[in-house]
Amino acid sequence: MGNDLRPHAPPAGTDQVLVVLSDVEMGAGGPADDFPHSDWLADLLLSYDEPPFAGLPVDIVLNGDIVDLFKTPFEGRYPHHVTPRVALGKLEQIAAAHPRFFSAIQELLAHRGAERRVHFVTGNHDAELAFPEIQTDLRRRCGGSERLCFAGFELDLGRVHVEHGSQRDPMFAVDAARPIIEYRGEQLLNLSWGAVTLLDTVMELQPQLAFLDRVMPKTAVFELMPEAKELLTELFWNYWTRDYWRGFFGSDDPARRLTWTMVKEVVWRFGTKEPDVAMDKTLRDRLTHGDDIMLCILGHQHQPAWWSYGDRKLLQAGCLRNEYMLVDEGRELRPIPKCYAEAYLRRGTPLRSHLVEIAGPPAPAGYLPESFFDLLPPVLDLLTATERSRQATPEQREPDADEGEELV
Ligand SMILES: [Mn+2]
Repeated sequence: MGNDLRPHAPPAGTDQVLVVLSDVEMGAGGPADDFPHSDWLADLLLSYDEPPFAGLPVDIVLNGDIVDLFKTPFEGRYPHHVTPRVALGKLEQIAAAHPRFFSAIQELLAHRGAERRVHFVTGNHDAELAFPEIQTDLRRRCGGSERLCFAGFELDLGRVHVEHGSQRDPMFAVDAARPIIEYRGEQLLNLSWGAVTLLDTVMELQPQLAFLDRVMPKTAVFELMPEAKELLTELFWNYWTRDYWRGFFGSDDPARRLTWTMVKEVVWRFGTKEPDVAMDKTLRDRLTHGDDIMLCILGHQHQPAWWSYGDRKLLQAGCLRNEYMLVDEGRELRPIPKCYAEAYLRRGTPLRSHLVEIAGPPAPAGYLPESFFDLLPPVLDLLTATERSRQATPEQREPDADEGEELV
């Protein structure tokens, strides 16, 4: 009917609605939290209990990096040995800062008009979802429903394939068959080398550098604030030439498997964040040559994208966390719209799917710096401290000839 002339409403015959959102990166509150908006997110989720969705089955897919356990400290530190106790301690802080997110899921799952399910897909900021203890704790916080599902790294619903995308990113991919390992009698998260490097280097500067991490494009950030680039270079270089080799790890430590090439790759990614690596070829080939999957939905890159082949499609959702575009020579920080995906299905086959762009709510008072250049003083302080510590400690290891090259 008239319904079909509205491209964003479910067409006649729809018997399942998928809502796929990712990269919320809810933190422990305060200025380091990338998403101080759980009331807004709760309203967004609960809007799917309203018309035109009220009478339709809805699957909400939380497609990775929803709770930012990765960037949340535990007892003031960022250990690269993440045990269930550490993971639970991190989740506790996030839950305390975002009560409405958990109560909204509980409320959504209690909807009477039609079935509701909520799926957690694992990303690289919430790899802790692999721990049964974390799943139990999350389920309890969301009201204990069995219709809260933990999909692991990917989820297939009918002919729709959903995954976060970090498993196709060499820096953040983990061994899906062994997400948890045992070390000295403890269960440890089997972290990616990208995660270990970041935890060991820049993560403890999160309170000072969190806002800088939200600013795009990185090339403009480093052009207008070369001190930030210098600081990152110093931090990674010190880590590699000094900390990494100074008994920072035990010789049998599973976190110790870095090479200089890996560390350099992490820094390079910091500087460019190429959106080109976005569209994974394996998935495009699968969509091109097979007909089993008609729609793939990814996240992770924080850059919305749409690729199609006939009636088959790959949607890359953007992020929900706060990000800002640096424009006018640094004089303006313009909020980047948030972006997620919707798909309307009939008997498992997509009838229609699209990306939804939506402006976030205003930032809380004091969250946005008055100017981009307000971010400079803490960077200068950290740079001075880092250079001083480097001079105070003789380097333990001579770099190879090609290792002195510029990092970022
Ligand atoms: Mn990610």
